[in-house]
Amino acid sequence: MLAQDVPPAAVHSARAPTAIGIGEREFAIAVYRPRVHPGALKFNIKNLGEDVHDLVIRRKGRRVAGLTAVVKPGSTATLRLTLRRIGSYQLVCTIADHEARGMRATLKVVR
Ligand SMILES: [Cu+2]
Repeated sequence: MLAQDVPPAAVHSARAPTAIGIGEREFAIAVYRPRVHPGALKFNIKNLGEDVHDLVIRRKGRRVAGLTAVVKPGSTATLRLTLRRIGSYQLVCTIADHEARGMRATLKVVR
């Protein structure tokens, strides 16, 4: 296919998402790229601990997105998400009392 046959929207969506490494363990969430620009993101999540964990993304206390299944110890999961709003997002584990015990982190979307 010639380049001019591709509509602009398709070209834009074909751009690779920004990868964000996430390490989860008892009881912390490490974000290896805590500041990103607005756009398509791909969270590469690894459970480095011994309990199951999950990942939910909130903005101002409201759920924005999250994994649909838990991540088992030693396993990985990916979450693709487009964030356009500038500001702080909270990354938390919603298993049992993990968030209260420290499994929370901040992701900032900046210009
Ligand atoms: Cu957890």
